[in-house]
Amino acid sequence: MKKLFFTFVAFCLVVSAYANENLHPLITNVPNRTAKSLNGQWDYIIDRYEVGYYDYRLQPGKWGFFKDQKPKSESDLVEYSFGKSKKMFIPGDWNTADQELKYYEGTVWFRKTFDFSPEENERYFLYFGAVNYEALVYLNGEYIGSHKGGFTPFNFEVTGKLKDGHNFVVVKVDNTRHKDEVPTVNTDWWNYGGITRDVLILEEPETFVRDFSVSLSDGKYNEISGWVQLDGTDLQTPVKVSVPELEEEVTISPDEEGKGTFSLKARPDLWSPQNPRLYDISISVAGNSMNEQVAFRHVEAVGNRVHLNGEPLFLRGICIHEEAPFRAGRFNSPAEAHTLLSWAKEMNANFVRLAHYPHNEYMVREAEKMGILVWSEIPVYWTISFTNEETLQNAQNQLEEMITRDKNRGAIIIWSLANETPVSDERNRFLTKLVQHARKLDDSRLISMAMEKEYHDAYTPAINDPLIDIVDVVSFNTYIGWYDGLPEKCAKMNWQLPDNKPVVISEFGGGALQGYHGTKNQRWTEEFQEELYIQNVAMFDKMDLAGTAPWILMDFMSPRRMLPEIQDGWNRKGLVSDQGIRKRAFFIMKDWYEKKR
Ligand code: GCB
Repeated sequence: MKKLFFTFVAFCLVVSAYANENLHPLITNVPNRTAKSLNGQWDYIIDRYEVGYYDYRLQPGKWGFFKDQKPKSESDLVEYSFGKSKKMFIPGDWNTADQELKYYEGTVWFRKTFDFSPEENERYFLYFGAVNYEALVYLNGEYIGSHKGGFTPFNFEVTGKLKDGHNFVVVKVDNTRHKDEVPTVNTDWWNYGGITRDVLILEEPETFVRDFSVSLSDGKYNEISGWVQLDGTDLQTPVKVSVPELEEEVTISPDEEGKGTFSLKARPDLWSPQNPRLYDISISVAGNSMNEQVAFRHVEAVGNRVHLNGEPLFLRGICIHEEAPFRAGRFNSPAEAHTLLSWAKEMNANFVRLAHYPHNEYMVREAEKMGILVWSEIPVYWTISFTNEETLQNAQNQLEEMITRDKNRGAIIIWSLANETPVSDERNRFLTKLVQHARKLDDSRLISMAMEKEYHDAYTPAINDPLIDIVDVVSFNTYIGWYDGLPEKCAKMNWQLPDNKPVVISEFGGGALQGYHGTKNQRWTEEFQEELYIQNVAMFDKMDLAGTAPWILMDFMSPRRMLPEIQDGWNRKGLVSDQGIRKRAFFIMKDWYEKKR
C-alpha cells in the first residue's frame, strides 16, 4: 500500500511538470466573497536539492515535506522541521523577504497551520491569487493539485478535506526558469518567487454563482446584458440580478449546465476617466447574495483612433511593472496600487500598460476606481518556444485565467498577447491561435501586442508585422535615442505606419539615475533622459498616433542591469525613482500629456 502511495506521489510529480492538475473552474469576484484569509506568517524550508521528495536514489523519500512530520519519540529520525524553520509573510516574494533568497531560483516549501470549523452543507475552495511559478498544493498531508503560471489565480475544491480543528496547508513553490515556459528564461524583470498574492479559503453554499459577466450590450447604451454560471447540484435554481441604483432587476432561469443569460433595459451613466462611475450590482441565488461594482462603457477602434463611449480619445499612457514603491519586490495591496496610479495621474496619464503579465486584482480594481484605462497582458515575451504545443497550451491557460478574472473590469480596454516577439511562421501561428482564443473568450475588448519594427533604412522604420491584420490596435516599442542612435535622431525619422488602425507606441524611453546630473549628452544623467523625452515627443507630434506609453513609471529590479554605480541590478528607465522621486523627464511627459488632453 505504501509503495502504491509513493508511486502515486512520483506520478503526480511527473504529471505536474506538464499540466495544471485538479483545478476547479476559476471562481471570480473573490474580493467580494465570504472567505477566511490564510495570509500572514508561513513557515518555509529552502529545498536546494529537492530533498522534500527524493531520497539518495532519487526515489520518492518517506519523509515528504508535505506530510509535515514530527518525531514521535526522542529516537525518531525526521530531518526537517517547519516549526523550527524561518517564517515569511505571505503574500510576498521570497527574494526581498530573505536576503539569502535574493537571487534564488528553485524550490521553497511553505507551510501554514490554521484552525477551522467546516460547516455541513458548505463548500470550501482553496484559492491562490498567484504563485510564481509552479505550485504543488497539499492539505493535511494529501496532494490537492498543481498550477503553473506566476501571475494568475487558481483554486481547488477542498470540501470534505478540511478538518474540524487543526489543519495545515503545504505548498511546494518552484520558480526555476525553463526555456519552454511562459515566460521563457529570457526576460528583463526579476524572477520574484513565492506565494505572491492572497491565499484564501472561499466558503460557498452547495449551489452558488461561480462566475458571471455584465456589461453594456454590444453597441447599445440603453441595455445591460450578461450571463451567470452556477456551480453545484441545483444548477437550474433561479438567479436574481439587480442594479438597485437603476431600479432594475431580472430573474434568470439557468439551463442544465447552470448557465443563464439576461438583459435589462437601463441607461447607466457611462464610466470614463472624467467620470469613473461604478454601479453596485447584486446577484442572488437561493437567498445568498453577492455584490460587485461594475463600470459601464463602450470601447472600439474606429479608423485610426480608439473610441470610448463613441468619442475618440488619446491614450496618455505609462507602462508599469508590478513592483512596490519605496521598497523593492512584488506588491499586493490597494494602497501600493494607489500610490503608483496616483503618480501616473499626476503625469496626466489616463491609461496604464500593466507590463508584462497580469497584475494583481487590486491594481486593476484601483485603476477602475481612479478612472484609468488599462492594458493587460500575458507574459508571452521575446523568445518564447513558439514551436512547442505545451507552451501554447500554457499561454492559453494564462490568457484564460486573466480574462476570466478580469472580464468585468470595464477599465480594461486592451488585452495584449505578446511583447517584442520576432516574426516567423511558428510565431505567427502561435499568436494567431492566442488571438482567436482571446476573441472567443471576450469579443468586447481590443486586442493588441507590442510588435517589432522593420527598417527600410536607418531613418525609415515600418510596421510590417503580418499580424497587424488580426489585431485591433497596432502597437510597437521603439527606443530612438537610447538603443537606436542618440536623441537627435528623432528629428530625422520617417515613420511608415499603417493608417487604417489605431497605432499606439507601447514603449519608448531611456535610463537615468535619479539625482545624477550633467549635460544632455551624458548618458545616465537626468538631463540626457530629459532631452530624449523632448526629442521623442516632438517626433510623436509629427506622427498619427492613438496613444503612447513610455517605458516606465518607476525604476524596477532586473538582473540584466548590472552596470556598477548606475544600475546595480535596477533598470533605470523609470520616470520616477524607486523612492518615488520624479526625474526631470517626468515633467516633459506631464506637460506633453497636458497638451494632449
Ligand atoms: C523592451 C522590453 C522591456 C524592457 C525594455 C528595456 O523593449 O519590452 O521589457 O525592460 O525594453 O528597458 O530595455
